[in-house]
Amino acid sequence: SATKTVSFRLKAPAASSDTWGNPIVQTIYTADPAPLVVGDTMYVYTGHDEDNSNTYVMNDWHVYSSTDMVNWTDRGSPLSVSTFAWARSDAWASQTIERNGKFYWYVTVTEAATGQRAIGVAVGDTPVGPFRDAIGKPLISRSEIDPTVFIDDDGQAYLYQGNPNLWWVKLNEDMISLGSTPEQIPLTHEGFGTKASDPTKTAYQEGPWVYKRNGMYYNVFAASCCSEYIAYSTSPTPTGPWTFRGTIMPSQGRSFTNHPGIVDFKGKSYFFYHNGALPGGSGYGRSVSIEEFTYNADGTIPTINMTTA
Ligand code: FUB
Repeated sequence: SATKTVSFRLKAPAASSDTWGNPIVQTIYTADPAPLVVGDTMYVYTGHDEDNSNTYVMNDWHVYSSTDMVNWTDRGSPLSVSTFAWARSDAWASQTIERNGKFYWYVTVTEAATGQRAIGVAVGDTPVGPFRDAIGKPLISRSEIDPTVFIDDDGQAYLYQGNPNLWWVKLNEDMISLGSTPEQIPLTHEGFGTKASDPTKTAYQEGPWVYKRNGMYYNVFAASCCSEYIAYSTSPTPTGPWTFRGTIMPSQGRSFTNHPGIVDFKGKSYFFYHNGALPGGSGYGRSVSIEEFTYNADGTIPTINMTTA
């Protein structure tokens, strides 16, 4: 299973401080990458680790863009916890998608009123904002994290999320209201593998990334907390039944979490993830990296190793 690492740089090559290769962002710690292709540009939405020592300090999200996957432009931080008046902290994993010329950014935050995690949604007219809270309240208030959203070929949008459970729900065409009653996806061993450290549990932990390719639905996720690897399941429908397909990226590097994002761009496939590869990096000082890969002929995904240095 061939894998290939491409070279990235964030700054112009003339700058003496340039560093080539992964991580793509070498100016701050970034986490939980969510790629989005808009026209000829790749955008990646990230979280921001502000304290690399021993806890998550995450107050805003950042955006980077590239037209060649080599040169990356810092598009700033158009969204923060303070965008959501009802939230108090924890700008955790997120994803942005486009519909009808608007950009919907689904985020994990902690609700001020309850102290529990919730899912919010912001909306903007461009991929880099400005963004505003779309509904002024949580979209989902369930104490579970990590939203991923995709729109099926028939126009139906689905949102998946959860740790330690995995939920799905339809979104209405407005993308800011629920179109069905949320349902839990059964976390069977057949569907989501087995946790190595506790075989009574399934491997699914968090960070789902759901998409469709050649008629097959993929659910790529972080497995087996807390030395996470990235694994995936596939299904003939967006709502299952899911079949476990194995590991994509083994547990490597200095971060005890990982978080996947997969997208095709200009004829190539890219796998986005995070690790602790920057100087001072750790499970709380993470960095977004990318590997180019090629699907196997049957649609399965090859093993992809991290760039760890
Ligand atoms: O970044 C905070 C949390 O760590 C995310 O929500 C999870 O996916 C894990 O990466």
